Parts: sequence; structure tokens; C-alpha cells
Amino acid sequence: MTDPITTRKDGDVLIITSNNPPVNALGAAVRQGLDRAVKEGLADDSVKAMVITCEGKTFFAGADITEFGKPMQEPGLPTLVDSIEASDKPIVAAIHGTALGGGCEVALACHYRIAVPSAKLGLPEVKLGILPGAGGTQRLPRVAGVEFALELATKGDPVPAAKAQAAGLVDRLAGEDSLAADAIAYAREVADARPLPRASEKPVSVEPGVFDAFRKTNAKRFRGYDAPAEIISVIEETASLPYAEGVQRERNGFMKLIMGVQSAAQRHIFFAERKASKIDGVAEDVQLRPIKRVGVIGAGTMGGGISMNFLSAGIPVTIVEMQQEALDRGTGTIRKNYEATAAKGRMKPEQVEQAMGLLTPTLKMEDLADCDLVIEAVYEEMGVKNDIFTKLDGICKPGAILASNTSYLDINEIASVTGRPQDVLGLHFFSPANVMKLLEVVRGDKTADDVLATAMALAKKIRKVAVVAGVCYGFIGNRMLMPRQVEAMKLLHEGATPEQVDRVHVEFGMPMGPFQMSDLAGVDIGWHRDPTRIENIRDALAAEGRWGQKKSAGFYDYDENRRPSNSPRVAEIIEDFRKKTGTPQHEITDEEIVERTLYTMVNEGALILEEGKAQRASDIDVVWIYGYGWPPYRGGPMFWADTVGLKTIVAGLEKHGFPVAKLLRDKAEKGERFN
Ligand code: T1G
Repeated sequence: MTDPITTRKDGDVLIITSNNPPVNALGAAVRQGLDRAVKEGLADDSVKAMVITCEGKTFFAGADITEFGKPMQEPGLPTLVDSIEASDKPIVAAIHGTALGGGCEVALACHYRIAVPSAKLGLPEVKLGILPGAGGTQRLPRVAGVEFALELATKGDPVPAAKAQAAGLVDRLAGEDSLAADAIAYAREVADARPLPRASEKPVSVEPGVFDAFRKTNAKRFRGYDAPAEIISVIEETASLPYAEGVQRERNGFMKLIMGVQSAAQRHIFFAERKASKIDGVAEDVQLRPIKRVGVIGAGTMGGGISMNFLSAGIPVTIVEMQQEALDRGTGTIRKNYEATAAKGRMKPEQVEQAMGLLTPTLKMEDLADCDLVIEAVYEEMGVKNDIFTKLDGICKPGAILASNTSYLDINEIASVTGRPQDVLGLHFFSPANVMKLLEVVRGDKTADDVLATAMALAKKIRKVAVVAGVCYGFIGNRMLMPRQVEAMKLLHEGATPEQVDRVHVEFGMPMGPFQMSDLAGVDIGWHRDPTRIENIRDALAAEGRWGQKKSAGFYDYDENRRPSNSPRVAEIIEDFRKKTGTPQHEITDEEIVERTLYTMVNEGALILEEGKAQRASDIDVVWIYGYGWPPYRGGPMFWADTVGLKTIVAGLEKHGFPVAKLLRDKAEKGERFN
């Protein structure tokens, strides 16, 4: 393997360059090379200053996560950054792309930092369930202040170079296209400046109460996570300590977190998300179809949200409705959503106009003739969809991709009404479609490889996390949601309350429980709409207009601010049903709720894998993390099942009389894991 670190001299400046694609991760060879290069610069009397820079798309993007769990090769990153800072010749970090994690810590150990305006700097370790383990918790508060350090390290989101400069993390901005020259000039400028600015030698100023205030402000956001709490404690406990002691506390915190289940879960999701974009059996270099214009049929909640994904990515959209009033309402909602984003400062007004300028509303489906991709987002009824796809087959140009946003229905049947089944697939967005990251890409039996690959690449372009799903009722996510909802309703019949079931799920880490979710989505979704036909608790609620939050009443009552409260009326309805059906009642424990609503999801996931409707168990985890808010620190349903133990899952399912999926039983018996 060629040495990723090279050096060259420009006069009295030594330029140390890393070339370790794809992201200059600080693997062993890079660390060893950097260590050697700095020593070379120190030993060469003609060198007055040094620059550390990277080739490729980014400055060091952190430690090499693939090395975690393996024996660490010297020098470790903490040792390396300390030796950089200890240099008695100035070292300048020349930053482009994303200086993340250990990359940001290498920059912090340098005496000066120069960055191009488009660069970003961050400490995303917390998203991996760990903390900055190479001095970041010590140097950043000293360089940029405690509050900036708390924000950056506990939330993990990078900041642009200008904001980093304002905080003191970056000293100077370079020209976007002149980083190398500007960094060398900067190094020459500071070559004789003394004392060398060493972050670890600066004092930390702490506002009284800043840590507890930060904890309080972010309590909901950090609920259930170990790493943010540990990061706050490390920074708080070491703010008044000398660096040498503080960095020891950081090391202890790092080791505690990296050995924990949460970090294993979050690292699992990091790689699972990236693995999901790969399609087994399809070459990575398959020729993609160009997508220059997208058509969306339906300007309702889904159609509007779907359109925004493409408009925001600069892709023109033709949106079709049947009635002018619906079309105007839909385009008006799109504009309103953008303006709300702009009002929060997350978008400039001119960007709103730019996005809206790419939108072409029309009442004529014929106007879709020049679209490269058409997405149908209309009423969830097979007849309606087949009618639309029959028309599209006659309107759309050859090679256009025809997609349905259906949540459940059979893509093969939809494809069969066209003369081009190879160009048909499902693109299942999750509501709100312009917000939720998950996209289930549903592969029909005849969907062509290049169509599938084009959809996966397009998903990345519109910043979605895409997962390939096979054709089955509910694909991956909703198919696993069903047993959960069925068991949740049965638990009500047998003695549980909606608030008990929801509490168990929220305590588990879900954003909401089954009944809270039903009230949000609409209790009337999928209801037969016959108020005289009352066959279950849901029918009874729907029949008296308890359709959820939108009606201020569902499984809960809601005040004018949609704040929920337990409903005596719902308790009556449940009690009536228990009596009418004569369902035997029993004391339902939280453990039983977990077994019957979460173990059954795992079982369904195993069936999905058995049937080949998901490529891999980690894809199922990605679906639930990004589509339903499964807590990342539990790694997704299948990873979580591994941590519970598949034998325990099987025993729990059998205890309640559920048929156990063969794959699950086989793995349990062999002591294997899903991931
Ligand atoms: N280590 C190993 N591989 C990595 C990696 C890393 N840090 N970052 C990315 N990759 C791989 C990734 O798996 C993918 O591989 C390829 O690079 C392209 O990534 C001591 C301990 C930098 C913003 O958390 O956020 O430092 O699938 O598809 O969309 O305190 O990668 O092609 O085989 O994501 O352009 C902290 C994680 C580590 C940064 C680029 N750093 N990476 O996004 O490309 S912990 C991070 C990212 C740490 C120290 C601690 C993103 C990116 P493959 P990609 P991208």
C-alpha cells in the first residue's frame, strides 16, 4: 500500500499532505505518516514552519471507524495530536471539505487553522455514541468557549468555516481556490511568531450555571442517549483542570462509551445506512438514466412534499391535479412550507423563488410527456392507480421511469397494466415527504437494474436514505408496523390502556407509541367509513368522529394546542368492547407489551428476510430508524434483537403463542445474530 502521507518543501515551509481516499480517515498508516513527517520537519533546520493538508474531497474526516474494536496501532490519535501541538515550529492546518472528529482534533492541535469558506468543521463522535477522544473536549472549550464546544460536541453537526472563525476555531479564511498557496503564505507569515499558540495552554472561562442550563435546554433531545450526557460531564469536570488531567478524564469517558451497547448500535447504523445504498447483484457502474425533469401526479400532502424534495435539489417538477382548486391549494402549500423554512433562517428568500420557479403546475397529464421520472401520489386504491398507469404508458416518452408512491399495494400488478414493466417501481416516501429521510425503493419482479440504480442514486441526490424493498403488503416498514398495531389493539381488549402501551414505547425510546401515532396519522385511515358497522375499538372511535388530533379526539382528548389527555370516553368504549366480546382480562405488564409489540416486529422482520423482501437485516434497521424514529442508540429492530438475544426473543414469542419465523428460530438455535 503506498504511503498516504507525502511531504514537499516550498522554501522554508514543509507541506505535509495526506492522500487517503475517500475521506482521509486517520487510519494507522496516516497517523504513522503524519508522525514521521512532523518529526522530519522538526529535524530539518531549513524548515521554519509546516502545513498539514489533504488531497481529495476533504480534510481528515475523523478516525478510521473501521479500526474500532481492533488492536490500536501506534501512534494513537491522542498521542499524535499532542506531538503536533508540542512542535516548536508552527504547524498550520489547511482545511477544506469536512474536518470532522479526529480531523477537527488534528486541526485543534495545530497552532493555526486556515479554511476555505465552503469547509465545515465538526465533532460528530456523539452520533457514533462516543465522544471526541483526541483532546477535542479539552482544546475546543479553550479555543472557542464552553458553549460553542457543548453545541458542537453534543449535537455532532458541523459548522461552516465562517461560523467556526467567528467562534475562534478557525483563524483565517483562504480563497476558495487558493488554499494551498494561502496556507503556505500564512505559515511563512507566522514562522517566527512566538509564543506558539497552543490550545491546551489556554484557560477556560466558564459562565456559572452554563452546564445545567444546557442540560435543561436539551433534555428532550438527549433523552435516552449516554454520549451527550457524558460529553457535558467531561467538559464540566475538566474545565478547571490542567490539560493533562482533563485529557485523562476524556479518555475514561471515551472508553466507557465505546465499550457500550449504544455506541455499537450507532456505529452499526452509520455503516448500515451506507450499505443500504448498495444493490446486491447490480454492478456499481451500471449506466444510470438521466433525470432532468420529474412529474408528480397529485398535489395533496404527499404529492406536494414529494415535489419539494426535487425542487430543493434543483430538479424541475411538473405537478398534475384534476381540479384547479386542488392544484392551487397544493402549490400554495409548497410555497407556504418554503416560506416557513425561510422564516426560520434555514433558506434565503431567493432560494424560495428559485425552487418555486422550477415548479410547473398543470391540469393535463399530457404535460408529463417530457418527464424522465413520473411519481404517482394519488388515492391508495388499485383501480385508481391502474387507470393512471395505463394513461401514463400512452403519454410518457420511452425510457421514462414510472413510479408509484403506494404504501402497501402490489407494484407488479401496477406494472402489468403498462407495456413497460421494466420501467416501473415503487418510490414509497414517508409523510411528511419533504422531511422524513426514508425512501423505500420497491423493486418489481420486472424492474430493470438501471431503473433501480437510477432511483437509488436519485435518492442520495435528494438527501434521502433509500432502502430496496421487495413487493409484499406494506413492503418492509409498514409490514412490520402491522403486527405491532394488531397486538397493541388486542392488549386494549385484554386489560391494557392506550397510555400504558404508549408509555412503554416512549420509555423504550420511540418518539411516540402506537396510539399516539394513530391519533397523529388519523384514526380513520383505512376505516370502512360505515358508522353502523362497529367491529372493533377503532371502528367505535371512528364512528363517533374520534379521528385523532385533527378532530381533537382519538385515543386521547386534545386541547386547542393539541396537548393530549387520557379520555374517559375512550375508557368507556374499551370497557364496552371488553364486555361485549367477553375477552378474558389479565394484569398486563410492561414486559408483556414489549414482547407482544416489539418481538412480533422482529419476527416479521425475519419473515421479510426469509422471503427476500429485504436485502439484509441492517436494511430493516435503517428503515425503522429513518422511517419511524426507532432510537438510534438501539440500532434498529434486528440489531436490538441481537442485543436482547434471539433465544430470548423466541421464548417470548412462544410464551404468547406466536408462530416463530424459521430464520429466527434457526439463528437462535445456532447462537447466530441478524447483524
Ligand atoms: N472512517 C472510515 N470510513 C469512513 C469514515 C470514517 N471516519 N467516514 C466515511 N467513511 C467511508 C464510508 O463508510 C463510505 O464507505 C465512504 O467513506 C464515503 O462515505 C478520536 C474517535 C465525511 C461527511 O463520524 O460523516 O474521529 O460505503 O458515503 O456522503 O475523536 O462520510 O464507500 O465503502 O458518507 O461524501 C468521526 C463520518 C469518527 C465522520 C462524507 N468522524 N463520515 O460523506 O461520503 S470518530 C465521523 C461522514 C473520531 C476521534 C473519534 C461522511 C462524510 P463506502 P460517505 P459522503
